[in-house]
Amino acid sequence: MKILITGGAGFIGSNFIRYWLNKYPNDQIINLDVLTYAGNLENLRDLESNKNYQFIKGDIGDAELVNEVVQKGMDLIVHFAAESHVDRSIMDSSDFIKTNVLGTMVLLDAAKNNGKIRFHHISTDEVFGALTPKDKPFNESTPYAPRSPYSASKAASDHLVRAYFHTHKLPITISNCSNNYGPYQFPEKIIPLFITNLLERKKVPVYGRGKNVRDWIYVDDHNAGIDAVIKKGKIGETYCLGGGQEITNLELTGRIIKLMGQDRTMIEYVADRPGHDLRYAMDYTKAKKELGWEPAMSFDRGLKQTIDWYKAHEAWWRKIKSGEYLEYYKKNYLKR
Ligand code: NAD
Ligand code: TDX
Repeated sequence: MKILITGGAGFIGSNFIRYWLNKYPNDQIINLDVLTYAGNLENLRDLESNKNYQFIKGDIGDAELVNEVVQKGMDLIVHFAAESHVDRSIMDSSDFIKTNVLGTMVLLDAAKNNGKIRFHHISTDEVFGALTPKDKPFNESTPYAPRSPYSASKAASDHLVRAYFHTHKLPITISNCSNNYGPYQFPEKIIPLFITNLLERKKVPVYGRGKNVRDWIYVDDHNAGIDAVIKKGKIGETYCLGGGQEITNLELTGRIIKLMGQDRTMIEYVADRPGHDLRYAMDYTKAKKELGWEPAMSFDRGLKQTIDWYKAHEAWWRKIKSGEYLEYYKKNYLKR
């Protein structure tokens, strides 16, 4: 099978390519990625000599290039490419609309116009809005209610993907997943940011009072879920994937601090994120029943493994933190 992966140089995409080529070594993968601040070819160094892996630098919004790539005989498109960080979308939404909405449209058109290529779209739990502590977790019937520019752009892309199924009979599936963590996650997201700050003996900035809740899934559990949807999912359907590991940001911070042998004086309470969604949680009963998928990694083991990975890959994250990332970091929450 020939597969086009978009955004494969980012966190989940790079883990997915490694997962897929390990499991299906005879498949051929083309990774189309424009290499934004979040794209990093070092995430895929070990695959560079693999004859079934090819990287193409390019923007998913470039219709001519996308058509050229798709015409290389793709059987499947797995669409990860996106602007993915909520805080950045609050500072400036334009790239979120360009890539997440318009870029998705370009890809859908290329899939439609080149023999209706099977299309799997990667989305997020954030499209469903925010839960109160008493609400039941999100599921596939939860109405869309995005509240940040990021989640609004992802919601728009989900609607477009579904519209191409209904209107053009494009064979699509969508997976909406909860918060991922694991190796190669860019250190602007809470888990890698806090781990690397603590390794640098810097404080960790908890937004507000740290009461917000996220549902954490280890990245390879997400990859296995995507695999299950691609292989066994019903065309036109959406599948919710989650880790079943709900925890407040403050509890999460306490666990990371403890695992790293430091103490709570390392916590710095900073201004809250505007419009900060209180709680996300996913009910993945449909994926479990219909696909036989469920997350396998316990949070304790996954977190420890992730901390060990960042300890062992200091050069990887130090290079990022000393580059463009730092400018963003200074402009963003250091100012708040
Ligand atoms: P990431 O920011 O680490 O990676 C995004 C990748 O997309 C980067 O390599 C970047 O260079 C590339 N990209 C961005 N704009 C592009 C463009 N115009 N053309 C080509 N490539 C482009 O993101 P991630 O955390 O790996 O997320 C991947 C996908 O999974 C996104 O669609 C995101 O919405 C979704 N998702 C993420 C999470 C999470 O917790 N990280 C959870 C659920 C869903
Ligand atoms: O420095 C921080 N301090 C802090 O308290 C950061 C970066 C975050 N937080 C809080 C905000 C959130 O409640 O931690 C929580 C997690 O924040 P992020 O890591 O920025 O993730 P989140 O906003 O929940 O979104 C993530 O999960 C869903 C991904 O970035 C999205 O791409 C995905 O769709």
